[in-house]
Amino acid sequence: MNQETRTGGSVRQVEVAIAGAGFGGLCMAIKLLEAGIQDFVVLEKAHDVGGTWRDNTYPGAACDVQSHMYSYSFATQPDWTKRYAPWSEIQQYILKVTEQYGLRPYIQFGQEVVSAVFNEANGRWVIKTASGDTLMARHWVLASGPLHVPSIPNIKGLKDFQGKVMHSAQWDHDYDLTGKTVASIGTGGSAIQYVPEIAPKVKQLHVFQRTAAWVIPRDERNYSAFSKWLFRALPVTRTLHRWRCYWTNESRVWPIFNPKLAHVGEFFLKKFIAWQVKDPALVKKLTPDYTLGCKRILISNKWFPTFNRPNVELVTDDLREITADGIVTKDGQTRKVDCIILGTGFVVDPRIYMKNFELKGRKGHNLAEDWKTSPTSYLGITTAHYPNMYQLVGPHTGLGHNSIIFMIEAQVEYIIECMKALKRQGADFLDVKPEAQARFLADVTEHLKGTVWSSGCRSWYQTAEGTNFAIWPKSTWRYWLETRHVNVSDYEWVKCQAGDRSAPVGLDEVLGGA
Ligand code: N01
Repeated sequence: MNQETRTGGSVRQVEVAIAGAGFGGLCMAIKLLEAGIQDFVVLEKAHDVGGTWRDNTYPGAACDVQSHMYSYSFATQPDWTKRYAPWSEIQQYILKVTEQYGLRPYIQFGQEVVSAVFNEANGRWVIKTASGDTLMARHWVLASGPLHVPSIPNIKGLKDFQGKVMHSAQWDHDYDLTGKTVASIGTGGSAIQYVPEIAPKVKQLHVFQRTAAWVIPRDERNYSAFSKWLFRALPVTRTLHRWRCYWTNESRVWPIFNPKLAHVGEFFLKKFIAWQVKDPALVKKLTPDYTLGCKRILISNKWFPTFNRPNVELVTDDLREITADGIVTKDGQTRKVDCIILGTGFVVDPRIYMKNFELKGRKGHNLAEDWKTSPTSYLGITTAHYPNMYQLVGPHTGLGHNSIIFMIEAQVEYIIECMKALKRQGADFLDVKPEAQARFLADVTEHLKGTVWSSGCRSWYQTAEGTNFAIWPKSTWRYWLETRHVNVSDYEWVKCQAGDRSAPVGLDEVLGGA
């Protein structure tokens, strides 16, 4: 690795730069090492690994995908305590894998990327961080993930509230909720986990619901000592168990693809709500009015019964404003509260969360401009006019039914294949052809038609304009098949005009911009 230092920040040249040290960035790092590439750096804006699992520590935070499936296929572990692990166990797993694969020397913490500009003359990305450091990288991997920027709702008066305000992803564990009157806004994946945990502690809890969520029962079983012993003694048993989890999840695509089947599921889930909630008026309010699966399906046995508690109120009236000490609904009623918890989700649209991040590709292309209509890319990985740039969990590769780790692994393998193909082609950079990208977009758009995702609800899978840019609308094994090989004809393979690309590029060239 080359390293030069200059007042105001270091300048370093690497083969690969990765942004983000969550599940995606760490997987990329492990597979680079396995491919014999050690000349890389992982830039992480926080001070530890883990991404969303480092940040989301709210009470009850847990995975809604089975632990044996929500882990790397190449680093399964026998001792998950239960079917769906709490966040702390997942974070411990991430820390363990980081040590096991010796990744720490490759990670720079406290490094927030502020710009990435492609230099066509030498085929390198010039990546700058908030601390003033500069990286020159041949390959540039965006692994920051779509669920890391808290979405703060634009409710009149929120900033004037004099009590405590916290977002679910920024939980303040020093703030004691015992005996407090609390408002919780939102009823998504996070709220349905923390609301049942805090309800017994607080004096009064007002849960503000804008849209009811479809919630299915959760398998709360712990793994027995015997199961864990078996998983350890006979690794093939955990592989088989993983496969069972995979195909169980994969079978859920049928109701997703066929809303008629989803309506059958709704029939049983309505019974589940009526069985768990005593008051028929509440049952009605808690029953969604959109097709099952259109928004992410949530899992909990505790969510609905929480509303049987005398100290929990479900508020379905629209919010009007927040005052210094309470929340006012459209009907004019004020509820005085000590604390407001925002279970309002994340900014998922990259055009919004990347708005302060300059990303410039070839020939004057700018990602903010190119994605003006909607974020789009090829296989959710490469984007036309942004050579040697790869995304993990990019557009159209989010899931509603299975483990995102499966998708990440397929993407990482594909990226490694791209890097190898670049060498074989004797090129300096690869750029996906716009027609290949358009073909991919047409294909996913076609597959979205007729699914529950196109049945008319609003969800974070969509842009503000209503375009679903987030979801992979097929089985995950089909994604695996489609990313098995790099189709050389889908890419332009470009050799730079300049002399020897292997030689270090001068400091002035780096700092002079691309
Ligand atoms: O966020 P959400 P989340 N006024 O966007 C409401 C993942 N996750 O943090 O539906 C009033 O789902 C909003 O209402 P509506 C998982 O993928 C994974 O809960 O838009 N309400 C909704 O009810 C999940 O899907 C795990 O009408 C407002 C809620 O806030 C994703 O993270 C665990 C509002 C936001 O729900 C996000 O979950 C937890 C406003 N102005 C989460 N703005 C795993 O286990 C928003 N809302 C892997």
